[in-house]
Amino acid sequence: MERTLTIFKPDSVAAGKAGQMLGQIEAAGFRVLGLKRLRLSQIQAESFYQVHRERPFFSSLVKFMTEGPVIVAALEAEQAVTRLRELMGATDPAKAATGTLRRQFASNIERNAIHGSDSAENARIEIAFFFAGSELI
Ligand code: 3AN
Repeated sequence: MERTLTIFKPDSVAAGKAGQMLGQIEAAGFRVLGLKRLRLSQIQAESFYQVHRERPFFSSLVKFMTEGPVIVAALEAEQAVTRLRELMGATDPAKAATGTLRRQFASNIERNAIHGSDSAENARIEIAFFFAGSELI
């Protein structure tokens, strides 16, 4: 079993689509270990996306991720990292395969509906960013 972190981004929460997306993730065999709704502060968003701090889209990404509430979930499944990224589809929804979450729910490469950890190591870091060990059941 492997763990991963997902964030339903402000666009999908504002559109009332987070529940549908989580339903598809559960239907694909993921178990929800922890779930919370929160609004990222600027400092939290900058810290979460620090690997992208030199990228031209960094300040726009931070602005987007702080514009409204997000829903974060710690998930568990066999090969959770890879399988969630397959369900999500490509970063740019125009390039995402039919049926993927981003193809269904994302607007563009920035407002792309959902985050998923890109490695098991980053999943550990990202889950710890949002959840205490006692909150993962
Ligand atoms: P992914 O979320 O597919 O792992 P990353 O880690 O390369 O993609 O990018 C993190 C986030 O930064 C994306 N989810 C998206 O919101 C934003 N992003 C990535 N590339 C671009 C870009 N070229 N222009 C604007 N925003 C971008």
